[in-house]
Amino acid sequence: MPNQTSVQPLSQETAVLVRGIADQFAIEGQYVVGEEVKSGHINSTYLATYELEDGERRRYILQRINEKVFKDPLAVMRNVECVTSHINWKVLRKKRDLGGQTLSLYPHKTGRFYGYGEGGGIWRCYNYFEGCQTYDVVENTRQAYEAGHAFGAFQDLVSDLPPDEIVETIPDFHHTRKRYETLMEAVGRDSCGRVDGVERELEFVRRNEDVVDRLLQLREKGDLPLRITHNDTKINNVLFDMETDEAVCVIDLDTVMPGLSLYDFGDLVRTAINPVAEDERDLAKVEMRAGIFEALVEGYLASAGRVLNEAEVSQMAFSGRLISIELGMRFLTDHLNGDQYFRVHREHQNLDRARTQLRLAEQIANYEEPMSRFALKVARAR
Ligand code: GN1
Ligand code: MG
Repeated sequence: MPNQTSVQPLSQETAVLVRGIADQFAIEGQYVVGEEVKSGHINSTYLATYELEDGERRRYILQRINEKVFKDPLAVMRNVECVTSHINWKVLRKKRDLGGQTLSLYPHKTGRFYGYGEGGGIWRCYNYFEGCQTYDVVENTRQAYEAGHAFGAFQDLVSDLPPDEIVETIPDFHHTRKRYETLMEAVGRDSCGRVDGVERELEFVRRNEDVVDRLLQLREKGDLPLRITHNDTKINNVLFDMETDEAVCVIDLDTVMPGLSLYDFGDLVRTAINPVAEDERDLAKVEMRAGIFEALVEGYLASAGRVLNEAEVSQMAFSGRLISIELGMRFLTDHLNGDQYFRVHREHQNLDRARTQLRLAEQIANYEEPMSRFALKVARAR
């Protein structure tokens, strides 16, 4: 089932806050209403509706950056500004018209692209894409191709930005060895007394420990180049046109940082090949859909194939396994720490998320070889 923007009314206090911040941005018309957007595990997101003189209504996204997660929110904003303006510039040069199809920041009255909320917090305003929807679960290979193509196009568009233009806002975000160590520290502390309930999961992670170093070693050897990457390439960060079901744009640029292209492709694999939700409790339903993987590869290489080298292509199947283990470890760590990082809506949700990811990693491992051959075949045929 696709998600159309799911919103809920604001409390009186938040309504005042959102209105106050919205009016600080260069938005035309009169403020009508604000609503909360229910999505994402980290930031707080709102939708503001404005009315023009002729009665036309337009909507905008307002977002407060979570400063517990993003310790330097101004650096996040500099990265986002850099990437959105670069992409806009390139798309405009090529198409001579943005057509509302790229993510853009609206200026704040100070001329910067962010403002301070009452009582603190850094806020920014983005265009809202009307007529679009997202998917938590990919329904068919066409959508998978489209999503692969959209994230590949992103990689292609930023490939000429020098990596040192962009700041590493969350250090070692995808450093899987450090993610492993952090999990083991949480196990050692056992601050919530939850280690007893996760023995099987820990045993799986320990058994797969060698996996966490593979890309890091290839990077060290110089086989894998450092690029600008998106770093949060979940399937629901792709906007699809509601009528044509074509991918319109990728969103959520907060974690754009220097990284490996494989982290992006791997996270897309993790979230797209699974036929059920990230927090599915019935593990028998978690499976690897090889046809979806193939469509992701075809789509991604159609737009980013020009940029990637052979070492990157040869690890595309492995990257899905790696990022599934990585997220499994992150969710498990947060479960052991008492759910401090990822927002939860029910008890043990982070444990359910962890179990799903680890099951997925196991499934991908079974298919890794043929999938790897497939990616190389597609790349060579180009
Ligand atoms: C977080 O907030 P959201 O859903 O965009 C997380 C990602 C995880 C994802 C798992 C900054 O992203 O790394 O892959 O949850 N973002 C951050 O669903 O940690
Ligand atoms: Mg995100």
